[in-house]
Amino acid sequence: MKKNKFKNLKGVVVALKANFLIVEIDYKDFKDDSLDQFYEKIRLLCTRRSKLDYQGLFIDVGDIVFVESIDYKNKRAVIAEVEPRISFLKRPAVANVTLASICISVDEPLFDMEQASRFLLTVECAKIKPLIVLTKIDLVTKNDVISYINKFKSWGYDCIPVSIQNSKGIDSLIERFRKTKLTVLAGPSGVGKTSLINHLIPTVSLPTSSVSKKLRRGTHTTRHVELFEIGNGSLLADTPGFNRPEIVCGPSEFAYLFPEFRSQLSKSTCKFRNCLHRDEPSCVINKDLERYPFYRNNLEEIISSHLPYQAG
Ligand SMILES: Nc1nc2c(ncn2[C@@H]2O[C@H](COP(=O)(O)OP(=O)(O)OP(=O)(O)O)[C@@H](O)[C@H]2O)c(=O)[nH]1
Ligand SMILES: [Mg+2]
Ligand SMILES: [Zn+2]
Repeated sequence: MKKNKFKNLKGVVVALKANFLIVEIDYKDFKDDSLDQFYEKIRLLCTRRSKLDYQGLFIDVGDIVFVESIDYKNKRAVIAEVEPRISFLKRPAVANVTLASICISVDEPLFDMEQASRFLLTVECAKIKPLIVLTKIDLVTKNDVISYINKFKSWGYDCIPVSIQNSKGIDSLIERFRKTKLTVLAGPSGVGKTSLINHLIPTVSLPTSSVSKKLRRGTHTTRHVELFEIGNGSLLADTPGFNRPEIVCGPSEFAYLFPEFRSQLSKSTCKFRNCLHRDEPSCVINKDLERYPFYRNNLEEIISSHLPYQAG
């Protein structure tokens, strides 16, 4: 087996800071034998070898890297190699995500089907496993929560309802995240992503701010992606909220980003091979499904953005 000379210097990029990268490594791997009982994670401020720039390798949060020239005293090092990624989420930009928790609040800001769907579609597009985290459930009744769970089930998604006000759902969330290598919390501004991290990881205390009373929207408090340890070697990413994720896909791929359409298409086939599930005869898609009108509206937009350029 080929020996990897960087074997013991492996770390993960936990944040970007101006032109630097913050890399977390296991300190245990580097100290002398006499201190072998001692174990901790340390964060190093890193630059990168210029050959990585020549190779056009852009490093992002979540990337697994190998560091060298470590200066423990000043906590500095240089990134020499980057491991190939298993996944990449473009916005928020995080590499190697294994679970994308889309945080959606029942209120403050109000639930918005189109917005929630846009977040889910970007995750589907990146072929990352999605999970819906329904936040602030203390603001609605139990029955409302049940109807949200049923709604998401009809879309084909699991949902964990939570509240930091009464700690509902927090244990299930911790359990789920500790079973996952890297979970990203993504969603609109103000839904409570950072508050959740503060609640789940007692040693973390990040700034949060209340939702604007006038606009009933978040105020974009988190500005950068950052990874935190949640136990069992698992990582959790806080990310800046944003309101309208772009859908980037071709017209024929679009239906496959909806689990409820995917399951119908896996069971039976439309008459026409290039069916876009509009008004074609013998189409197998059930047009009564809740997200069908959303599919249709956005399909028209996608089609018009893919029309070939017509020279005047
Ligand atoms: N009622 C209630 N309020 C909550 C809950 N979780 C968070 N909040 C409040 O929601 C507001 C926004 O929370 P943040 O954690 O800053 O939201 P965020 O999603 O990180 O927002 P950005 O960083 O802007 O993307 C804060 O005032 C929190 O106290 C909850 O479970 N119930
Ligand atoms: Mg935040
Ligand atoms: Zn069809």
